[in-house]
Amino acid sequence: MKRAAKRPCAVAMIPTYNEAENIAPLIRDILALDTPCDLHILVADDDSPDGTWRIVRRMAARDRRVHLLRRLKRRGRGAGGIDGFRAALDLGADYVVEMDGDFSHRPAHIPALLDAAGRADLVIGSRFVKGGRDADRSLWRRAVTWGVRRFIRRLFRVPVRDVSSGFRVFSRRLLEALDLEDLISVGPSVVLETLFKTHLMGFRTIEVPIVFVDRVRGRTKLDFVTLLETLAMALKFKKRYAPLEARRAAAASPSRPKSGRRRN
Ligand SMILES: Nc1nc2c(ncn2[C@@H]2O[C@H](COP(=O)(O)OP(=O)(O)O)[C@@H](O)[C@H]2O)c(=O)[nH]1
Ligand SMILES: [Mg+2]
Repeated sequence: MKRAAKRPCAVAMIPTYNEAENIAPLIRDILALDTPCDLHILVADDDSPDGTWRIVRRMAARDRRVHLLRRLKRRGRGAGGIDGFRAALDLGADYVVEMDGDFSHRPAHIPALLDAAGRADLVIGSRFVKGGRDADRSLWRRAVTWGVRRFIRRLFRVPVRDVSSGFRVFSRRLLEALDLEDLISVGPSVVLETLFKTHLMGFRTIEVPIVFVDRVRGRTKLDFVTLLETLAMALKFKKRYAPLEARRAAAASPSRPKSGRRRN
């Protein structure tokens, strides 16, 4: 991975697997953004057979703001994202923008998300706040999002509307506190694990509207088995982070009973 000459204030961290058709135009669009500070890009690619990493390596050689993390073992959206967070911190980022490499997360939203990052440690690009939208997706995917959302909001009791959004900005402070080594997700459940832990540790989270669009090129890696695995992982987090949850509940209301409180 190439070192930045100047410390980036933010790094767009993009986990990828077989995004050869999307990655070059996506990187170009991000580099063209007008951001208040130096925005770099780090692609965490799992040695994609379609050569995504080769494209990124070429672009990285030409632009000091582009970085490649080519991973050779333990493939997975979660494992890749966790290594990507670590590499982005190593580059010196104050903020890390986590986003997909398929244009579902439109670069045009990044300035607004970064703008909000001064007000919270986690900024969530949200489809379900005023001005946000889940556009052009199949009925099946919308139904999945709806079900997952209901289940997770109930299970985790997080005051967040778009719990499964992977378009987010993390502050360095939060990523350091999350203790990346301690996260157990290998797959897409990492989005839920980081959200739950952030909430339990008492960090401030805000949602900023985004319009989510379906990918035009390439194929989704989310299949039915992965979806079930993700939900099973959510139950595992509930158990694993129970001590943190108990501590938070005790700190929030020492004299009040634990159940029955919904915040939104
Ligand atoms: N590094 C890495 N990235 C992955 C893996 N699986 C999916 N991704 C990336 O994660 C993002 C979201 O995946 P996608 O297949 O679009 O899932 P969907 O948006 O839920 O349909 C995309 O940028 C993918 O390329 C993986 O195994 N490793
Ligand atoms: Mg996608």
